[in-house]
Amino acid sequence: MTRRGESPFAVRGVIEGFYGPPWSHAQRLDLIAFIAARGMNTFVYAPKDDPLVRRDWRNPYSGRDLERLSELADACRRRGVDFVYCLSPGLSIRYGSTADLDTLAGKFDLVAEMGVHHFGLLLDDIPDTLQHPTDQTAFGDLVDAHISLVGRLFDRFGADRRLIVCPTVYWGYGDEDHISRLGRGIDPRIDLYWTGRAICSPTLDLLDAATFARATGRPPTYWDNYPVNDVAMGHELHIGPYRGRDRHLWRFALGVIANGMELFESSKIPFATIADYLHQPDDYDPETSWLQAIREVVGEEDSHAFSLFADNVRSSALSDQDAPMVTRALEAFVFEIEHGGGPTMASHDLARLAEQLLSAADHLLRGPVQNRALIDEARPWIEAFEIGAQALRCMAQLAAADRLDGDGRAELAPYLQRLRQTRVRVFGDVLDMTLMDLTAGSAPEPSRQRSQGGS
Ligand code: LOG
Repeated sequence: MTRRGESPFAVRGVIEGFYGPPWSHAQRLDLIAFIAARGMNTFVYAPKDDPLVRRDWRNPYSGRDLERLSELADACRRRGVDFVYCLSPGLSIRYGSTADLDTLAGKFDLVAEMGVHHFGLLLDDIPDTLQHPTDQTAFGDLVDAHISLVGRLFDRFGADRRLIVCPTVYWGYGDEDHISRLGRGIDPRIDLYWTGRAICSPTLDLLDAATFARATGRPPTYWDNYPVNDVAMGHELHIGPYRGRDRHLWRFALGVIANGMELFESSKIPFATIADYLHQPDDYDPETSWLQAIREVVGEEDSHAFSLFADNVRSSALSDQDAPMVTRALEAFVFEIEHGGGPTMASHDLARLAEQLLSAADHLLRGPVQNRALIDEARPWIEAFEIGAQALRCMAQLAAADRLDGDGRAELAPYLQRLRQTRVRVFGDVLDMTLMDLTAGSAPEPSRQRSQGGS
């Protein structure tokens, strides 16, 4: 957490921009302190399912909602964090309507009274054609309508206000017609969000950032969809380290804001690694940063058990290795059986690893732990981890008794079934495939997992 020197990125932060239950007020205050302590300088307020941000964007703030927003703005100010307040009016706004523009600008004005200067107009995840008949008549297409809306909104902003826009085409090669026209059509002082090559981009590449900058006339501000695990990703727990981001990205990008998971405590682990990358991209080492992040978020005493668990929960767009330790152990196990000293020899190392994993699972599930909220969030994955560790122990025991080929197989089947019933992703594909092969009686091939299959 020691921060020396200046980060080359102007914008470093977190966006609450996921679908699903938004973070609580207490969590947001906690986040602001957490990121500020790690040299981040931006918190973007954009929860998709806060009705006042998106579905009911026209409704004004009042009462406790107003107080809370103001408290967030204050907390950011005290910690030197830029609070970016966003609205997502695109599901219903009439782009040509002055009344709607008044409502939009008026809602930003209300937040500006809290001392907020930075606003986001988010036009992601909306129909990509104009819906209102009046807009269809008034504008050539959606981009024309967006250029008009952004321009008229920005005209109402004084010189002390900043605007950032998330375009409807927010991922791709960086020079799509939509964003190129949008970029040419709006004031160059307005920033643009971009998620990179994909919605959840495995890598963020310097050349893509340069393409975007040339096509749109400004460097991208990356809205990085990691560790977010909303919608179809809910079975994955994204607690692995940040990786795959070009260490020279700052040359063509303004910065990065990372979209969180609804699982707040769990998000802190990747956030801490993202803060490290953004602070010193040249020196960033994912694994070192990650172990440190685990120590800080999980607590020193539980960090060993947690990292044994976390090593098996690496699946995400960023990671091409799901469960490296168990993959290696199963490769060695199978090799020993097939080509080495036979099943008895093979069983020793796997048995030792299984016991380590079992005791880690037991500690996390039943022991006293420092960060209770984190363990509760991760419980479904830790429970699956325990079932997998039991399966590994069973495999080792069957091998030791030389029963893997015969009647012993039937004893493994229930583990496979239980693992699948958990509906969460732990151990990537490797354990599932090995168990499937063993229970079917064919020679297991643990290396045929997603990461190494090249698919
Ligand atoms: C949404 C975002 C969501 C994320 C991951 C952007 C710009 N918008 O596909 O709110 O959390 O993907 O599901 C999105 O990324 N759209």
